Amino acid sequence: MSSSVSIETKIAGAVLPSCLYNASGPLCSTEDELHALGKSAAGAILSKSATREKRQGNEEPRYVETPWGSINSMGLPNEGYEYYAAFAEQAAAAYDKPYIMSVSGLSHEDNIHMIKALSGNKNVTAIELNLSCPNVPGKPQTGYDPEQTRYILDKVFEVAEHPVGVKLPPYFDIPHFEAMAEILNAFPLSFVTCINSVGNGLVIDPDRESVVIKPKSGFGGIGGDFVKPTALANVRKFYTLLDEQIAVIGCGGVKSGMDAFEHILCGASAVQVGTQYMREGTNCFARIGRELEEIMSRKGYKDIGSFKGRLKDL
Ligand code: RRO
Repeated sequence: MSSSVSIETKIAGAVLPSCLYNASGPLCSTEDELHALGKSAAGAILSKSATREKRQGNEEPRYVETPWGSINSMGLPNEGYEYYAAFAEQAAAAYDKPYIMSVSGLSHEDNIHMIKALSGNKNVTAIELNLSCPNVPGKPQTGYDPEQTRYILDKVFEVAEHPVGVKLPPYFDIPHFEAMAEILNAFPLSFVTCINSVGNGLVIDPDRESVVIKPKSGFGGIGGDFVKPTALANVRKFYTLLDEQIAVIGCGGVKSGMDAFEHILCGASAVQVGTQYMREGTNCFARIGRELEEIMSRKGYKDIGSFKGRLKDL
């Protein structure tokens, strides 16, 4: 491999040695899992979405793989935000990469409380505010409600000291992209991450004639191969609609260097890996990184800025 190829990137003012890192969700809930990400080739460590208090999450089975991806209804199992805030010190001491905390309060008030409480924690590089958890019964996704999104971002930027980005649900209609982009452009966001799982899909087992996960009568968020075209569309649309200073982070259907290449071509400044990380473990970051470097080398691209967003129309 040509050492002149770099897959480094910059998000929220911080350098990531690789543009590939984990999606919030799989294998990023415990200190051991976060250390494994630190030791791996992942370009950043992103924690599981945190709530104000520790949560057990939904009943099992709550995550199932299919040949084309995954369905989950985890229901935000996590150790509570103070645990992930405390890990920041260990991350800073041991690893030369950003530590990003995902925050997903059960109310606007909880989000404000957590973001306020994190101020002053210099070892947290940035916050990814999750506006798109599809799996908590009775809690709609804020990202599907433009006025709620505007409301929470107004409040967040009154208190946030860290760079803040948002994790968005997938959108499917052009006016919805435009309405969201107009709101997002009104705030000093560092990044948007597109996409969270495609909410409330249904995978069934025809032999058993049943659903495959227990919560919500089998409904859950879909990830993996299934969602790549939707993820690429969301990355592309927001890349074209958002102000230049808001980076787009791609997430959805990435299991190879070519998938990452496609996300970057659509405009992604970094690429997260979810379902494939769950399947393969931390080795996926080095493998996908090598594959991406090989593609770049073959095409004569020395860094990701040389092709980021340069998708051609016919
Ligand atoms: O924990 C979950 O059920 C979950 C979350 Br917070 C999320 O943002 N996306 C997802 O697919 N599952």
